[in-house]
Amino acid sequence: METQNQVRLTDRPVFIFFLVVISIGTQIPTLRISYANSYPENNQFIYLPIVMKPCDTSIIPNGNFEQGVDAWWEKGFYVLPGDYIRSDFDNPHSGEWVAAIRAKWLTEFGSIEQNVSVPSNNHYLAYWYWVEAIDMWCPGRCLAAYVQINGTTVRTHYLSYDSTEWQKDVIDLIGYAGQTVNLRFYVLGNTHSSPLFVVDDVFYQSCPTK
Ligand SMILES: [Ca+2]
Repeated sequence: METQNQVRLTDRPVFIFFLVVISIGTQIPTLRISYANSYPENNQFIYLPIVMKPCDTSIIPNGNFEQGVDAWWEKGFYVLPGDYIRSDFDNPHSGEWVAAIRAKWLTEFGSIEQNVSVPSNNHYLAYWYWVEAIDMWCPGRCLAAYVQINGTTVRTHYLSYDSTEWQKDVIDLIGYAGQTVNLRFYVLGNTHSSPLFVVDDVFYQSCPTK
């Protein structure tokens, strides 16, 4: 990838700088600075390494579900503890336990939630998800999984397909940084459909990288 910016300085003498970012293979990305002035023969280049700050992470209580239902509430009509947070899903993202939230056709929704503290620095919420929701009765966007903070939807996943691999999502919660909030994964079905939305490895990170 190559990007180019032009900067004109106001100090004398006037230089025109061309900034070019060069990234080659797995080598360290390099910033190439070239400049020219009224003496073209003075063209020169400076190469500077770009230091990439690592993405820090922090956990939320039982974010990988390996302690079963600890820290989480499962909600829905006729839902008992362990109906969603289970160890019998065939393909967990980590360990043996996941939250397999199914909007049962009689109840039309299902959810898990807990109250969490959003870190001031690691305010990006990250999680992995899996969908099983091919449904002939409800094509398109009438089935969905929502990530909600204090009841406000911060992400919508429309459910009309079956996953072939786990996907990661990242949501910036900077507006809630430093606060304790209610985090909820909420799955909505209908009277004909019972989509499955599986969540695993919920945590915070310091960058938006997926
Ligand atoms: Ca797990």
